[in-house]
Amino acid sequence: MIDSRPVSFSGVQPSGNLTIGNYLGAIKNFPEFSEKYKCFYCVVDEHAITVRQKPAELRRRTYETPALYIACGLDPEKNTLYVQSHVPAHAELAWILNCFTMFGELSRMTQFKDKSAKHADNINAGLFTYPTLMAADILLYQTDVVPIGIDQKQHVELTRNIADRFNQLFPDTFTVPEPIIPKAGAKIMSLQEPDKKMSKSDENENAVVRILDDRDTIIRKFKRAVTDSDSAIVCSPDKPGVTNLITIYSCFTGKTAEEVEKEFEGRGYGEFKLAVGDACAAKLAPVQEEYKRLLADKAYLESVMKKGAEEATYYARKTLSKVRRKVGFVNL
Ligand code: ATP
Ligand code: LTN
Repeated sequence: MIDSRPVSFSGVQPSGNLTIGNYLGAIKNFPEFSEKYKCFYCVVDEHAITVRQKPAELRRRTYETPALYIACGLDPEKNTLYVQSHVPAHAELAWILNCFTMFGELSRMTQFKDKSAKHADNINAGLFTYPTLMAADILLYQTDVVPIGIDQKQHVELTRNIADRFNQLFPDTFTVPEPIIPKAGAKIMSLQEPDKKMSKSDENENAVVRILDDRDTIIRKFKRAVTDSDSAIVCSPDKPGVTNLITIYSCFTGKTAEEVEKEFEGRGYGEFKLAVGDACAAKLAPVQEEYKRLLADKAYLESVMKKGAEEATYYARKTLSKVRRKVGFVNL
């Protein structure tokens, strides 16, 4: 059957330590997304080695990441979930695109500048050409939309420029993709500095709640969450701490912010924080249980990866063979 839905492509680095920000802002919306789009979710292990990785850890996380996605509700039957290095077409197309990407363009990428400053002892060529591999990921699937955080916007813009340049030389090769950036509302803030986004790489563990945190840890982190000087439980721009907790509570319970304000009228922060922790822990408990079950079933995860890689290869090969023909390679 021909799938006429538009294509969505998203890449995720293999790190198991996702937060409730990732969950509420992105992962929770996956099932709905797959109604509208043909979705590819790629665990980008080749991108991950642009900074040093411990091999055993990378291998473990390459199982953990898809397990967590599935545990959060991503249906591997309805989506193509796979590992980047299992589909060699990514690296092959990346090489070709490297020859259509300018040194100056790559030098302007802010992620390259940031990461080179952070890993000054390992400014490798892969880190520099990271964006052409990302362009290859996206363009291989004739992708229409790329759901990303704001930090990846520059890379998708570069992808669009590469696709345009290639299409001008060789018409009708690539679909030019659009980024989809979640609305400001989909922004869960740090529990310690509520004017900053909750981020999985935050060094302060108390600032982030992780999907895999146990109940006691979740309750403790919410208990320590920074709130504001007066004790009213209401949403307000000058009360970012409480507003963030209300948002989290309403996301986990399905209640509106007004309903939450009413529920806690005249009650103290202590009681409210406990309720937020409780609601969060209750919602995450079945996810964690499912995650544990999946992680113990390596054979199942490998079957998902294998099926995903086969599906992805089918689409990727079509584009790669077209590109090879266009640039003048001999296809046997
Ligand atoms: P890092 O700290 O490593 O930059 P991150 O936690 O910001 O990571 P990403 O891997 O960049 O997460 O993002 C994965 C997805 O989760 C993106 O779609 C992003 O928009 C979403 N996301 C990340 N943090 C939040 C947040 N605090 N609130 C809502 N959505 C978020
Ligand atoms: N660079 C992204 C991960 C990534 C990606 C992609 C995202 C690799 N390839 C293709 C969207 C589309 C990151 O660091 N979050």
